[in-house]
Amino acid sequence: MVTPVANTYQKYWPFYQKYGGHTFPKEHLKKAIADIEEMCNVLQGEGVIVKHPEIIDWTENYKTPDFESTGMYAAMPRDILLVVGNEIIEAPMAWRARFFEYRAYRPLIKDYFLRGAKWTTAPKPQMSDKLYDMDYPIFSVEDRNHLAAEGKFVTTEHEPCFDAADFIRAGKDIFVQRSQVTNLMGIEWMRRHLAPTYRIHTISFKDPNPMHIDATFNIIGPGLVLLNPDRPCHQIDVFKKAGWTIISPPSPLIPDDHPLWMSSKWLSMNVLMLDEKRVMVEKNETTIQKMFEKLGIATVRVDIRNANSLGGGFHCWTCDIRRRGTLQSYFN
Ligand code: DAV
Repeated sequence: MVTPVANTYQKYWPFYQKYGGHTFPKEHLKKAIADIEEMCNVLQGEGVIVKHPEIIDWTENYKTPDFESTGMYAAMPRDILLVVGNEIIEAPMAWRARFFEYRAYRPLIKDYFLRGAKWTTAPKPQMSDKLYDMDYPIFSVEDRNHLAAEGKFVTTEHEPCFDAADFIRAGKDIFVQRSQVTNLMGIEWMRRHLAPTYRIHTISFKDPNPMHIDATFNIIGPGLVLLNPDRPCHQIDVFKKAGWTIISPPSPLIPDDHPLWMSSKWLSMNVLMLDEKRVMVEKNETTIQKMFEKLGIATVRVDIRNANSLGGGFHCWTCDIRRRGTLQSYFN
């Protein structure tokens, strides 16, 4: 199980030893499901059309010529789908437990396809041992920091891989980080695929364990971005030069004893913009709510703390398929 260990917080390794290959704790799952149902109700109340992926039994073992695994979940559409204009791109993913995750979204994607969407699946990695650095240092944060600074992570450059959530869109410009699950070949595949209409910019942060950009650098409006104060951006001057406003969100308020099996507490900034003037934000995160209100952005508050435990905030738990507006350039 090289990938989960290298890519999760040490505090939770005993949890993974117990639950790895099985379902998440059932009582907690029930509460997480109730959270997300409430989130969907609130979204609908705000005028959003909400659709759900298929329910699939992920405990079933599968075997390809290159590896064997069980599945994880299809809880975070943001991780696997990137919508660029009228095109839906299925990310190839990098974890073996997420190889077949696309199956949960196929009924929806086929429906969008029949209604005119462009549908792309990025090349699927084979995920043999060659995609992973088997000697990747899992114990020392210093080693990880050092390697991250050199651009080295647990995934190798054997073949392209990426999760959609390492990309974040701003009109014609799309920003991406090399992470534990997104390699340079994956980024290059996207760059060629989306050129010349869209420009891919690789950016990086001081982060020993990057996986998904949206609790690090979350764009909340035209030229307006939340930047995680614990993870400074190495290219921030470029954004300042382009006239962007960089906002440092307040520290998360989630208590230490609340389980966060797959993320940091910074899910607090993993908000979903419903439009430029409305943000969906955690009910218990009062300080970031105040920050938004000062910016003139109305807060739509929902409590998804139990759903947070599965590794995502509002941005992760959703994928906006359709928005109003025109394609613009915000970064010159
Ligand atoms: O703590 O940066 C972000 C979201 C993972 N889906 C983190 C994790």
